[in-house]
Amino acid sequence: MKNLSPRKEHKFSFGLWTVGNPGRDPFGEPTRPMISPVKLVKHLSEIGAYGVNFHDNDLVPIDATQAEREKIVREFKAALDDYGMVVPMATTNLFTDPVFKDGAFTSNDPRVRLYAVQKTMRSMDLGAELGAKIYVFWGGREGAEVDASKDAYEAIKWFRESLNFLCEYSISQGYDYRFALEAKPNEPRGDIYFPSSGAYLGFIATLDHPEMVGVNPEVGHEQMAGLNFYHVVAQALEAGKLFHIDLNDQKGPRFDQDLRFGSEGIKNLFFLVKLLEEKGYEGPRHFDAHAYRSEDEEGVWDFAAGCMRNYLIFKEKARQFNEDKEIQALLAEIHAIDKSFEPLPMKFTKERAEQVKAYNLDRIELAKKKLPYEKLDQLVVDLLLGVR
Ligand SMILES: [Mn+2]
Repeated sequence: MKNLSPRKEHKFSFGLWTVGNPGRDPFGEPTRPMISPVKLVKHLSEIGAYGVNFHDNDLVPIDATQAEREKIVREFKAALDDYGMVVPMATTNLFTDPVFKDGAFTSNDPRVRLYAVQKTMRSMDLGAELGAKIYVFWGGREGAEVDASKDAYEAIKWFRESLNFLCEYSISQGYDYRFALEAKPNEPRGDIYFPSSGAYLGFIATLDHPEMVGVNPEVGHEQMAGLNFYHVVAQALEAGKLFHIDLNDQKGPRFDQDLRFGSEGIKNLFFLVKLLEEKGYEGPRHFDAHAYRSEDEEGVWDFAAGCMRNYLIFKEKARQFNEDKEIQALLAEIHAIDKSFEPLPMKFTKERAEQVKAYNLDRIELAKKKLPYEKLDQLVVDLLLGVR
């Protein structure tokens, strides 16, 4: 197979928290040392990534002094320049610190909500300073275990107030951010508000600046809710709302696994990549995943290379799918419409309504159409398994 070497124009990006993940999980301590952001930038560039993303505190510790912040940012900027890397996206950590134990924008405590907005403004400043144009919101603590404790109806309003305020802040500062909202059904909260990208698409329409706000769907997060990720992304893309994407993998509806992209859900992710490549998605191909806890640093780079390699394999397979004579002939047969059919454009007029109502459609004849999907799907399986 050709074209499997990642290059800058593929727009692959990783978060500092992904390749920098030291292998900690809720039951175990880190299994490998932390790698400095500067070293991560260098390695990412060497393996063909174009971008690196961060939460504010991935780069600048929450208790850093102004002088420490300046030194860190200076060194990080120099590394970006030295290795030809960009920061396409930035985000805020509104989940690690104990202050967010009952939510950030949806905390019951108005002082915590204010702190969350303040922390986000400062983090937006940091992202803008490093060139980010996409700003992700993942509300990891925006939810509840005890519904008696928090009014979900009010919590939605608080979340909206904060986002409206931050949109205005971005405009007033001339940051030109596009906000991307990232859904997850649960974990770390028992239940998280806005559990799917579809929920966010509905919410966005209620904001003061809906044009500034889209979604950042993550493979594993939607699969935790049992959803078809290809369908989720198709809807977001068709709505002009796919502002960013978090690529990873997941073994079905269970805890968030953040596995190497393409390591599990091969057929679904093939159709995802085909969609992204063919329907005009121009944003970063961002991997929000991490290496198995059993890996050392070398394994982290195997993991990162594997994410990009699998994306490029799917891209190449999409090309083969489009050029496969048998698949295309079968699709032509499936999509063929009887020549006697005169299509009616679905633009409503009173007259058109009468025509639709009166159209002679024989449901028994329609139901007889042959749909050889078994054969089609097996051809896809053969293609993906490399026996075609
Ligand atoms: Mn995840």
